[in-house]
Amino acid sequence: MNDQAPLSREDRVKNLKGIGSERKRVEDARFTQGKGNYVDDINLPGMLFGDFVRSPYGHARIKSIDKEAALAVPGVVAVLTAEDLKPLNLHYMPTLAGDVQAVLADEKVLFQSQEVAFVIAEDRYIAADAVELVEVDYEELPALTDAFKALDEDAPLLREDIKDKMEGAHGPRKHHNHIFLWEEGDKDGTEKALSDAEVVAEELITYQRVHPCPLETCGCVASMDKINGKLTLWGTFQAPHAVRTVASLITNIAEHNIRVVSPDIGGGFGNKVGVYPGYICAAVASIVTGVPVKWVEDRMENLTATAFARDYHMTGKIAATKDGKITGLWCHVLADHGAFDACADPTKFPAGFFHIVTGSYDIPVAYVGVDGVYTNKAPGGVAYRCSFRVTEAAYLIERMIEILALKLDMDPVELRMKNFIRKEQFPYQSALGWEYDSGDYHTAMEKGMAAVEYDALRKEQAENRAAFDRGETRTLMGVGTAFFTEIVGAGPVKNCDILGLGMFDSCEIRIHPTGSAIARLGTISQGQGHATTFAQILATEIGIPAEDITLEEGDTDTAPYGLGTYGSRSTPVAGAATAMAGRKIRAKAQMIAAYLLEVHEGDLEWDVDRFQIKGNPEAHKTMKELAFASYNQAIPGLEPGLEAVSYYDPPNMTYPFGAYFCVVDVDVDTGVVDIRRFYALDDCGTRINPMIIEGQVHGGLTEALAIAMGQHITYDEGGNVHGGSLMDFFLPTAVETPVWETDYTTTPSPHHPIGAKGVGESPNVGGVPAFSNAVHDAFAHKGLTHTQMPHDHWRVWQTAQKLGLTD
Ligand code: MCN
Ligand code: CUM
Repeated sequence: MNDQAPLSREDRVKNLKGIGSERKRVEDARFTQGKGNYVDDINLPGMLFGDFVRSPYGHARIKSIDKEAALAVPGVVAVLTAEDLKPLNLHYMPTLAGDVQAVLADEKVLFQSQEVAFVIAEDRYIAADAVELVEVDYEELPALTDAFKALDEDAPLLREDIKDKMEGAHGPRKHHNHIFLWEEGDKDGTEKALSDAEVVAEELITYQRVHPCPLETCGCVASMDKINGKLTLWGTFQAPHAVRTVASLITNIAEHNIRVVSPDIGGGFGNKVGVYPGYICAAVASIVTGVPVKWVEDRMENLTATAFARDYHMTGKIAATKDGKITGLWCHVLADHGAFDACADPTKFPAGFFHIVTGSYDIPVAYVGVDGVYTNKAPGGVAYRCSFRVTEAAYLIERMIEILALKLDMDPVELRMKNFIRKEQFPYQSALGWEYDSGDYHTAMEKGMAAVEYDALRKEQAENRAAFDRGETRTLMGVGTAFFTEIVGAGPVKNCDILGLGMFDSCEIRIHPTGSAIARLGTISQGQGHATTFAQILATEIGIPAEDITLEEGDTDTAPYGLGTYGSRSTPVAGAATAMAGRKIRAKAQMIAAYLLEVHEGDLEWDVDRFQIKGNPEAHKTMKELAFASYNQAIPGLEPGLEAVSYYDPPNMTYPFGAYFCVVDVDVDTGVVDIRRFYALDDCGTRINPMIIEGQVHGGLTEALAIAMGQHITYDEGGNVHGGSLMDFFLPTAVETPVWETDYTTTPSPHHPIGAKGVGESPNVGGVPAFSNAVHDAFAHKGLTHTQMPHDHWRVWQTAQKLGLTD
């Protein structure tokens, strides 16, 4: 023992920087000083570079490919086409949705920007020059870009490779462009509720095609070591272990001979969950040449060829009594999946968790039907803080609530409060089969209403409307509310798997003799700050300061197997594994403490960073002392060392929720929407790091602003993609971004070891409907029911014009 005065208990707690502490992000010292290590920072001796020849057409037959001129360029090593991949059986790859996707176009191209040939050269400039020289002779075919025409009798046949396959991965296909029909709920019961209803509101609500556009694009470096037979893949992977398993299955290289490493990732947002042709081509190129090969896409390639988000055309029907009690919800979705079904959903859920569409409301009966269709557009669909289509579901229900409120001539907040699942109903069984773990919606909504002074806002709005009608102002005030329930933490292995890999997660901890530690997880941070927050969970669980715990993720040779980071699952699943592994460490430490203090284990109690004898806190052993003892004192019957691993299969998902309010002023003559105020109350259960949560919410709200107010990837009839560059894809800067007000309530998850729920995607789920509802609300008294997003100035101005409000 040293002779310094012992620290107070309060100081010992503070020193840990554990759960609840606003610990500064440890990652940022590197990131803000240019010391990040991203895929494109990896440069290996003799490394070659790959670049794609991509289709200029949305739909065309490839008549011939002439590589001669490209191969003649000094420094070009090879040009791969589908013909070269066929003997390896790698010209198609499996998608996460049970479909196959062409790695390099096989006889046909199905979307503009599709990968046609892969040029490998000594540097990326030579590769780019040679790409221009590959001559591809195309015969253009009619393109299908309108999902509503996909199932027409005379619709062009897109997928010739599966034209005779009328049984898809999710049941029968009813047309050559049909992927699946997926249904949940009670169709007859819901239709009866609709026909019996006093009031029915119905609307077609489209959630447009957008793209998460992370700062860093997708890429990888593949390196085949022919001496030891080991393939190493560094890449922008949100699920490195799954990539390793899939790579082993499709290449037949034994899994122990594949090492997958996700270095620093510059934003993932779901864009980096799937497997892309670039990864396969780089790996094949390295296997063939025996030297490392790098592939990194540029911005336009990222926007036009990798996982987009949404593109859901949703028809909602909501039934209610005259006094506003909801009696049923019916919805049908036409889901545009593009040319291949490459949605990154858990395997059994072709429409993700869309059937959380009953939202925060106690709706007795509901039905969902989703028809997935092929079009001549890029594949993807599940990305961008979406929680597997919860974004779409929340947008639909939160718009339907507003539309029903208009019909009932009722305040939309009052309508929500009237139908909320009540606190005492949790755990709550939803009509579409979910068990909500916990919630207190009324408290959250009331806190939000008080914070924004909701009643005063409505009063001000009434005055604004009167002034507008008197010709005293040209702006209309809109008040938008959204109350969302999220579902995150995939997920119980019994329901959730990816290609048969159950969606558990893991943490392995090693305590060093001097009382510091390393923890490795099966997840991978892309900016979420895992190195900061997971160390905080451990600090609280094992009494070692967060500062003394190194956190590592993303290297499959060292990290325990896990399913990665997406669907806000890291905290609900890997966070739980971390707490459980910590508890195993503590249990062993308790045995050691009992031995050293010569008491029975039951006579000890845990106190912050030590075990002490009950009633005699002076007699204690700190975690630091116990760590050392575990390495040097032979304790009978106990293995030396202090290590633990936990593989955690969560019993349920977690259901975070939130109340968002947005106040806008719309200039009817210009269509400019000024966001006066945005208030976001989030409840993600136990809060590990309030500052990180606030950062997550700020980021997600900014992305929600982008989607609601400007982003849209469109295609013309010829299949040409618009919005494929930052010239015309809206990315908000500080100029457009308002001040975000954040708030919280805390309703812990009853089944999570520390009560935490995920939060990463909540702000996008709740943010988009809040913005959209605010814009609609500005025009509601003029008879507007619904318009399609995004609410850019042009569209808003058109709405004003249609309503006869412009000069
Ligand atoms: N957190 C917390 N207390 C809670 C819940 C979470 O302190 N009760 C902290 C976590 O410890 C973690 C962060 O908040 O540091 C996010 O945790 P979680 O909600 O578990 O989400 P994930 O870590 O699984 O991240 C995935 C999620 C998704 S799916 C998208 S998309 C998205 C998002 O995170 N992509 C992001 N936020 C992002 N933020 C950045 N900077 N970059 C991305 O690519
Ligand atoms: Cu849906 S975007 Mo996130 O799950 O990586």
